Amino acid sequence: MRANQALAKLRAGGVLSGPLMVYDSPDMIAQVADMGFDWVWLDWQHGQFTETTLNAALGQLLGAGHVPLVRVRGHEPGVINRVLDMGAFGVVVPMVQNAEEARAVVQAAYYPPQGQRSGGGVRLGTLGGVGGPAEYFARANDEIMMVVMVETEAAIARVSEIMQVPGVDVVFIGPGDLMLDVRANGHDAAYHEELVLQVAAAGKETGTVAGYACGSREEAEQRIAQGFRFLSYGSDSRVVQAGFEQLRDESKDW
Ligand code: 3PY
Ligand code: MG
Repeated sequence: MRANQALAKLRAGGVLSGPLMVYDSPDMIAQVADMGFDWVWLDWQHGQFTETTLNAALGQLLGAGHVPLVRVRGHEPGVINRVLDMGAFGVVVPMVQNAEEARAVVQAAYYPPQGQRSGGGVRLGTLGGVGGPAEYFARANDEIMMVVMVETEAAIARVSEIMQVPGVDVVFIGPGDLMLDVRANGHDAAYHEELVLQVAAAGKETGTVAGYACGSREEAEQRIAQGFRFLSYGSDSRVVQAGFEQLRDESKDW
């Protein structure tokens, strides 16, 4: 089976980063496929992909030797199973609130004995390499990356338990949703920052990698210094927006 280079780098202690892709555009995927990011994260929670175009985008990225991750919409085991069958090398699961939910999504992502993923999918033969599907079945549990997201105060209160669930590789903060929850509970940005530091501390204690969604180089450097090692860094939509803003500003005063 093809190795998951991103997971190997994570296990070797490296810092990983890559962009989120939300546009349902084969040309956008082609742009990013050869650029040398650690991984590309196809966003099926907030992005515009249909199941058909997600499958095609995964095919494109796999064809370019890439490590594609998919953020699924929810925790439904069939959906997690299915994006892995389509060739995702990792799953990002939003809004995981406690260890029980983390155990359930792990069960969906790994074949027995670690989990209850069902064996099947037309791409597994290709992904298995010369050994075909049998090699994929034998090795997938070691090559699949499981990223669970903590995005509420309640989830962060239990982050240490979530991090200790076997099979969870990364616990990733969704800072936007976390801020919505923090504000809804009458708290402020300083409290949000305290929660972020609690996740970093839990990562150090448990040995599970902590992740964060960063919008700038400065922010990424700050998070890396705090111990975060899995960073989403920008997105296709942000690149397009920033590019058009630049064009507008450059063409303002002819
Ligand atoms: C959030 O900020 O809520 C996210 O989900 C980032 O990906
Ligand atoms: Mg979110």
